Amino acid sequence: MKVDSARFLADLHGLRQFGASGVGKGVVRPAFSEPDVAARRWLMDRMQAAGLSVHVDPVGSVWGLAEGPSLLLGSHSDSQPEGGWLDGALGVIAALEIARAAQEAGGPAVSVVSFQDEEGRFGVTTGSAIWGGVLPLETADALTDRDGVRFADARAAMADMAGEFVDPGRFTGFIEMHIEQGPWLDQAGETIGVVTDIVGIRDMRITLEGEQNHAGTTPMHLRRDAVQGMVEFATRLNAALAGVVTPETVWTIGHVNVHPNASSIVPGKVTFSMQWRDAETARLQEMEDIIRSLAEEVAGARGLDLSFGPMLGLEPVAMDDRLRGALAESAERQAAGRWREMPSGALHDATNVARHMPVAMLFVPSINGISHAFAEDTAEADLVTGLEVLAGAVARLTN
Ligand code: HGY
Ligand code: MN
Ligand code: MN
Repeated sequence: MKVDSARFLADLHGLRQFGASGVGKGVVRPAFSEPDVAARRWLMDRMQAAGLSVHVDPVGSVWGLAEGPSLLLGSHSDSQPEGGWLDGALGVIAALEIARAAQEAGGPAVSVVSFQDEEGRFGVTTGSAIWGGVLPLETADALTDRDGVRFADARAAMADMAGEFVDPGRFTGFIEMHIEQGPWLDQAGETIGVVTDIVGIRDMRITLEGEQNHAGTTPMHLRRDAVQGMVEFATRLNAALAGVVTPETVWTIGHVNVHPNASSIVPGKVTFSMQWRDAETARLQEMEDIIRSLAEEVAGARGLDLSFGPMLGLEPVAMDDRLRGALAESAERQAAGRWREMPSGALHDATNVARHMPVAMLFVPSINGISHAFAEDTAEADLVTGLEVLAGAVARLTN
């Protein structure tokens, strides 16, 4: 099997055209948006041309299947509302190139997947979470995006292509290549990260409701201002968590929806996202307890009504020793002295796939550690080394 790095890079740039933001190499390709569905159709054509049998599952994940038992490679091709060109796309196109090279060489059997909504327009890694049995389809269908669109309605955009869920029993393992999305490889001048573990996550929406009123005539002491409540919660949060978190623990309020969001109206309602991540399930739970009780305290003192949305979460997952070992051996061969083992602070589809089979991951550097932004990029030489390390690991595992 011989991979073609020029063909791989050409396909990677080909995928970037779907939803190109016009700012650097950035993309705007959220799950089920028009550019996302167009990109998935393009990908299906590329899979078919590579000799794979193309399949779409009921939640919009796209599969290129090799015959017989196969090793599964891939990631996701949807993006954040403002995303980079490599997050997810890299793992999908590397998978495509290796599967294509394998078809040309008459083996090994390598299948490809692009999971849907990894970036969490509706949930957390939605497509693979459903396939992995982590998130029931009925629960997912009721989830809404930040504009209130239901997952059930969004997935109807691909219903004309959809068949059954793919049987996980046909795969012997899963390897996901990804950009690091953090600073460590770039800062060290290294080329490859072999992932040891993926952190866990919790994600929910918090709503505070007060009283909408006139911003000129309502005295301060009579207000029940939802934004003031959220700001107090956010301001006190770091101190409240200080006793339980480690330097690696992270938490984020990334989305805020203020109602009615007007300068001259005391805001009656605010809904905001509350997400936290850590390598230990017990700590994630302790943080949840603190977050809920702080919200209750703030809401109570300010006369605000408080409600919590559905709690979404994924547990921390360790990579499989055998697959990880194959990546490490391949990295040592292709990039001796320029690779390390490291945990993943970002979530990945591999977390959910681990419910069905052994999984492993490899990283290439992110320039300046930037991702989930239009500025995301990786040196082409590093992208190609990543492809070669992955191909080398596949060859080791299928010999
Ligand atoms: O948020 C994450 O870690 C992933 O990129 N969806
Ligand atoms: Mn990703
Ligand atoms: Mn991402």
